[in-house]
Amino acid sequence: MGPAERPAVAVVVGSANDLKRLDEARAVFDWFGLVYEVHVASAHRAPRRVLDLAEDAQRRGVRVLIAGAGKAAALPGVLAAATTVPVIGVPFSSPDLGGLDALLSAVQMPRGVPVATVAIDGVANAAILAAEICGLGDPRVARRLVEFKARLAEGEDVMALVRGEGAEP
Ligand code: RP5
Repeated sequence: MGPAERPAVAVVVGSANDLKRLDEARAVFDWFGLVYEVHVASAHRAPRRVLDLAEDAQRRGVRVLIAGAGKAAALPGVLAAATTVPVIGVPFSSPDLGGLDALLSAVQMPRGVPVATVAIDGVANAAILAAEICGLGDPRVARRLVEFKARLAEGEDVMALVRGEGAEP
């Protein structure tokens, strides 16, 4: 794998049952041309694997981590504890408390260990924020972001746009 194909974004979810929640994020990554990878690792069931993933991502030059988890969502915080790569947290909804449990777990980080938490099930915004972080060092992504903003201002729907259903400018 050459540098061009090296993943800029690593997505980690807490359960294989969470993988189906990533469709919108995948569409966003594809539209921005972001190379990404997806891992399943639970902070509670496999904490050592989560720590290894965090350290490995840093070593391989991953620019941003996205961590999605439901219930008592420790995953974003544990990843953030083990790396200086920025972590975006996505609290996933679940039937019991509707995702408020995961939202509070992800967002209420202690001072010194930030997690940039998006809305409950906000995988599209997590991916767009990841593009914005990557765009700081990648002119090709930065140009795509300018186009993206312009098309939103013209009234295009975000998901229709990234799925190629929107009108071409
Ligand atoms: C979290 O607990 C996962 O992120 C998932 O959203 C939730 C339930 O996990 P499963 O019991 O479906 O594996 O760790």
